[in-house]
Amino acid sequence: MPTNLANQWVLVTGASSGFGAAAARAFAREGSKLLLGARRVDRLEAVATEANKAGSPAAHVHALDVAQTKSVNEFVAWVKTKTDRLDVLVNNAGGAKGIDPVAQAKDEDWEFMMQTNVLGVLRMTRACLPLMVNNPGSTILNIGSIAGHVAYEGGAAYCAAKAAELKITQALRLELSGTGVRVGTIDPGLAETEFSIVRFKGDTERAKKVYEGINPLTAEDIAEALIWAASRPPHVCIDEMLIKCTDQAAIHKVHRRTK
Ligand code: NDP
Ligand code: 8X3
Repeated sequence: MPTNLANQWVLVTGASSGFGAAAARAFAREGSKLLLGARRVDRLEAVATEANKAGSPAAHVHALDVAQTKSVNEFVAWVKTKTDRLDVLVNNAGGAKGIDPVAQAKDEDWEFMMQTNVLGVLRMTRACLPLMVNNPGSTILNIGSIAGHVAYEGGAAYCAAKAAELKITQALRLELSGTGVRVGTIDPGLAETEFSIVRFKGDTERAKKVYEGINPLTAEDIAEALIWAASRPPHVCIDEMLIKCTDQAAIHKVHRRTK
């Protein structure tokens, strides 16, 4: 029997935009109760309003900076005021900053990528585990990337961060063996969200070019994958899912149409 997500408690990090916001809306349509975190609380509130309209019986929001242990611990303390059980944890917050080769890259960009994609996942997971280990069938879904599987020029730190996310996922699955907690990673390729705007530090024209002439993945495509993975029967664990748009045959082979 598939897991019924109605009334399940689902925590999504980075729910203010892109995959996280789409995941919030998708779990809301399943009737899940939501705990949404990100730094931009005004954006989270707008997502929660949409989630309520879409059918979530409860959509709560709270400021969260996964790059700060204090913020993560405060967030999870707030979560514990809402529920003593977590059914789904989506570690989605993260992204890339810059696309400079190592020789030119900046410390602050590396620090953003390691703090969010790597340490953020570790911090959130550590803080949430007490709400999950006595709840067999609960699910941790991390958002990785094709970049965690294949390296590309200018992507050293981002690829390393997402490769680390993959190894964290695999190690955690071993550590949680016997608890019934499922641990998986959803690893997308090119998807049009605010990802490239963040990577290019607000240069929307440059960001748009990343998706020029292709039919990229959407945030909703990834939200659907999250719903599918979380709703498998409790004895089924989706370990790793690599999802690319059809136009991206491989990281360096992207079919672009010219008009
Ligand atoms: P977006 O930029 O649209 O969303 C990123 C989200 O992460 C935002 O909600 C942002 O919220 C949040 N975030 C960033 N830093 C922090 C932080 N320190 N604390 C809390 N939240 C934070 O991009 P996507 O939706 O595309 O990205 C989501 C995930 O998917 C990322 O991990 C990204 O690496 C990954 N990914 C993206 C792909 C793509 O092509 N789009 C492909 C493969 C993976 P706020 O700024 O409000 O804090
Ligand atoms: C985002 C996809 O190819 O820009 O993780 O690294 S890519």
